[in-house]
Amino acid sequence: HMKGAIFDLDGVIVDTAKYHYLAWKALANRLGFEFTEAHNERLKGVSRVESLRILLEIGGIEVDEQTFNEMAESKNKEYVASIAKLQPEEILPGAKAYLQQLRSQGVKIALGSASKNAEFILSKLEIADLFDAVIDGNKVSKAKPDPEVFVSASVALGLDPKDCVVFEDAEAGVQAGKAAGSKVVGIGSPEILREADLVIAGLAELAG
Ligand code: B16
Ligand code: MG
Repeated sequence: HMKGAIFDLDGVIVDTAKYHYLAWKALANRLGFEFTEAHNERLKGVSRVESLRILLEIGGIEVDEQTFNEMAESKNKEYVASIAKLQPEEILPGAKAYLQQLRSQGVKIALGSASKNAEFILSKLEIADLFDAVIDGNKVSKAKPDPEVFVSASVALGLDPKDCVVFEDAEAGVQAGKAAGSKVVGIGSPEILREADLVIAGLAELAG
């Protein structure tokens, strides 16, 4: 029986991956190499710092710590400028309806995201009030597939992870949810999200 529902943000509630991609691509181009959508797949669900490490590896570039931090900051500035224009209409199909449905059934709702911009995104989408707790990249130290983010989200809801269902689009996120002891609904392809208890194409399949 589901007492709590914990949602990943990017890829589950909203497609921010396209904005991350444009900002990472611009950085790569400034550094003189191409960064493709296929490359971008490797950054989904991964923290900002780890994303930059992967990007520099793709470009075959080594930098000192200060330059690394400046690059992460400049990417984030560009990303934040683009998500500042996010519209409530960009919520993925069925996501808002499903959140509202769960609330009306008395299910507690948390966000469990790697993003440090999660609160800003929820406010732009005008859905912050649908969440009982928000655990994001500012509140956790261990990245998915570590279960920290989902354990913390369960604790914040006052629930045992076993009574929570995690909704995730990234393989590392599915692993994190399973490691927390929760049931996991994968959003995307069953070939990639093998460890999920159930895989669906999107929350529209559950809403209504
Ligand atoms: P930020 P999620 C993740 O969000 C994104 O999938 C990932 O591409 C991004 O690097 C990460 O957030 C950190 O984002 O730079 O805003 O802190 O899927 O965990 O909701
Ligand atoms: Mg995600």
